[in-house]
Amino acid sequence: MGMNEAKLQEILDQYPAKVQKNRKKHIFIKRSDVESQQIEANTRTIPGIITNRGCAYAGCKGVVLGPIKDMVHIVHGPIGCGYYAWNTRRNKAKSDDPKQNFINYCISTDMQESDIVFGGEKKLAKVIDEVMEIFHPKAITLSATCPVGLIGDDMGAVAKAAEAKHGVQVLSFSCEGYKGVSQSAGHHIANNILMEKVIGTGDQEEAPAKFPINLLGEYNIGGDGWEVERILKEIGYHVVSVMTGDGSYEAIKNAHTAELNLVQCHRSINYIAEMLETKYGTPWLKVNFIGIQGTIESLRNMALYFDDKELTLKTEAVIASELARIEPIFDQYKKICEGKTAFCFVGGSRGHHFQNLFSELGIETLLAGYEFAHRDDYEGREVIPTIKTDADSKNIPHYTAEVDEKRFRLKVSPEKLEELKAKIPLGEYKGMRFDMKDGSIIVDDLNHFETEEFIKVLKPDIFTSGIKDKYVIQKMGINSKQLHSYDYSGPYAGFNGAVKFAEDISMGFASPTWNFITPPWKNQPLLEGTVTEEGVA
Ligand code: CFM
Repeated sequence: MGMNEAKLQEILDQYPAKVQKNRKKHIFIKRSDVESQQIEANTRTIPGIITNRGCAYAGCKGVVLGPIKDMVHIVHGPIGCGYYAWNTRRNKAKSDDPKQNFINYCISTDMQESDIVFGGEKKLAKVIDEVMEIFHPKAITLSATCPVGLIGDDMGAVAKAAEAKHGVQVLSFSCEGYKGVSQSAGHHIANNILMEKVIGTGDQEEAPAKFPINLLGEYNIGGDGWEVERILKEIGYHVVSVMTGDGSYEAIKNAHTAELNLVQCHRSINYIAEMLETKYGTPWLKVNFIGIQGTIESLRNMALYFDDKELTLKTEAVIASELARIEPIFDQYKKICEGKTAFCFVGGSRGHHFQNLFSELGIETLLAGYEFAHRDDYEGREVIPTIKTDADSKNIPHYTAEVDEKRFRLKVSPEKLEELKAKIPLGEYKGMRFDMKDGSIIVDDLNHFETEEFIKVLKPDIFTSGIKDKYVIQKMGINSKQLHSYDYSGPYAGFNGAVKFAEDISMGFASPTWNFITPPWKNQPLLEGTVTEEGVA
């Protein structure tokens, strides 16, 4: 049973009128016969609705800053905020110098009632002193949680004093949870300060090797970044920095030396990509290393950009040898997956990226969406000029990158750039809608009520999302897979990742567990009502 406008309306009809009016704007059924299908995104969730979103602090400290391994990240706030951003995201890191890898620590000022009443600045300064004494990091970040903004602690002043005292960079982030409608605001706050104060402060004028690139928006969840780096290095690329999975402060400082920036997660880091182009003249290329074909296409596009005979030959050689190795295994799993259907609802980019892998396994994505993406992630970057800045977005301090007179260098001529833009997605992202089939549903900020309703109508074989709805879905008898933390597995990127993903979801499909669970619709009527003299109630 597919979805159509009438059935969608039936679901929406269960909402009170005002809520219905709001939610209707966040959902559409893909139609390619109409040129544009606008969606409302990056707006407040209606209070009372159970959403899967996080907060600005989660986006800043948890997502962008947290994976940088050689900085100590201090959370200024009550202990819960620190605890819940403590490695649950599974952004892995390893270091040649174990004394400069702080990824396993959770450092918080543990604010108590007295700190809320009398202020927490002194406590924060003391924690910085302790961190310096114990860890000797090269740099520190301070992330604000909600109460810090409410009581007005001046973290910037504490950071400045600590910098003078200890002689290392101490970056202060006003990423209080309420600073935006979701974690997306926190990405922006983190991007701005990294660009303003870290990127480009390194000594290197040029990269030490040929084909230098930055990998942006890759957070090494379950080791994804390591698999992508393995492939890139085998081809002959020099990875200057990864932002920020298994990332390093030292490497990020020299990110200006790259000749090309790759953008994996557009939502969380397109700000830095754009600013690197403005400031240093480095173009960015949208890539997707999820899925075999996505990986191959990304590698070929990179080769086109560098336009070097040897690099192109090596690219093809690596693709051929990887395919020969993995295809026979992948095809075995495909036999288990073929013909199945999926819902794919993740944060701000995976809801789109993983559809590649599903389709390679013969699985059709019936519904997809993002928790907190913006309209451009659904509809393509060309809508950016038409997006209105609302009060919530104005909360984010503005930062405009300017040309670095000393280090700006055009990496390719303007003519060549135009020529390349016609062939590869340079500075371009077409969004999720572009790749989805007609009749499929696109939902922004899907909530728990809608989750259950869409499952009842479409009965997908697998639902990929996160911890907040995983067990609800599983209890409905649907194979459920976390695509944030990968359920303790991974990597899922690159060639090896595609095989690992295929293996994991095949195990899910083949598990006899589902025979022991009876989904509610098998023994309960979907509609309940009584017939009275006046009619149906
Ligand atoms: Fe980018 Fe991410 Fe995502 Fe994201 Fe996230 Fe994540 Fe995500 Mo969870 S940066 S937008 S804020 S790809 S933590 S690694 S999985 S919601 S789809």
